[in-house]
Amino acid sequence: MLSDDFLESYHRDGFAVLTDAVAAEKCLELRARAGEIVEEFDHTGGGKTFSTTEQTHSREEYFLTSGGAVRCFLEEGVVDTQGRLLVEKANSVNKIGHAMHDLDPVFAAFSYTPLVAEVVSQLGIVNPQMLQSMYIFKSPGVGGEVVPHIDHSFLWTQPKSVMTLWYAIDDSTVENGCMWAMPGGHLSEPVRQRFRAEGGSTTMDVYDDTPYPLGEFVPVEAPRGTLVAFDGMLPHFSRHNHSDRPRHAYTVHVIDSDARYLKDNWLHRGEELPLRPLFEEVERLSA
Ligand SMILES: O=C(O)CCC(=O)C(=O)O
Repeated sequence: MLSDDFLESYHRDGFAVLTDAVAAEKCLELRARAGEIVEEFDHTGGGKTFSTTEQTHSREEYFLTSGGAVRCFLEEGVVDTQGRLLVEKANSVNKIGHAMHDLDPVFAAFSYTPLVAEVVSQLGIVNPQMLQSMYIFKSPGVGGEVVPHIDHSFLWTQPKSVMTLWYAIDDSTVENGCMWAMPGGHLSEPVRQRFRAEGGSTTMDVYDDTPYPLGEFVPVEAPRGTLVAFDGMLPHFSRHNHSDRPRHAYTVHVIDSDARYLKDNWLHRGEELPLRPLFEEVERLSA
């Protein structure tokens, strides 16, 4: 059972933290699997870089068709003009996305758990579906920033329903680029942007260009195995990892299938991989 504190924090602050949600061995298993995926990854061919400050990557089909795939996205500046890696391959990847939870058995076992079913049901999602997963590396020295945003801007439903479940796979601290969040910002802040698909590319609609009040954000430090659940309207960001310690994290985004998922959202899957009802999937994988 989740504590009253957890539920109250979620509603009041827009996020809630559960330490020791996942055993360290499970985190290390996921970490090892992510490492194998990177080893198998062919970094050549261009168009495989991810950035939250530059949106050129999103013009690439590689990104736009990743909603139903398992793909690696490189950090900025880690490949030279000849396609050679400038850093160790294991540190070259920004993230893996976006359907490991349905395509990779190790990720599926980590993602669809009785704990997740309890969290989403207690936090009020009636018919949850896990829409996307991201394994974020934020490697020492190269791990890039994630600029302030809300997840609803990227995974838009009517009404808003997205909820994020973020797991610390390594200890996450201010020093190695932990997440920062704005307590209460899910209630007080306007929706500033919407990222969506348009004509085979993507675009960012801007409704309000007021900068976020960064002084009101707090660090969300989290030891390995911590789960942070947050509302899709919660402003959050993370900084570049300038430390010598990695900061791996795994995050999944859950929506309510009773809400309308807009056709021009950037993330879509083919008919061969329909979204799965979360409660049934948890039961199936726990059987
Ligand atoms: O892990 C991070 O640094 C950012 C994650 C994030 O923005 C998300 O999970 O929505």
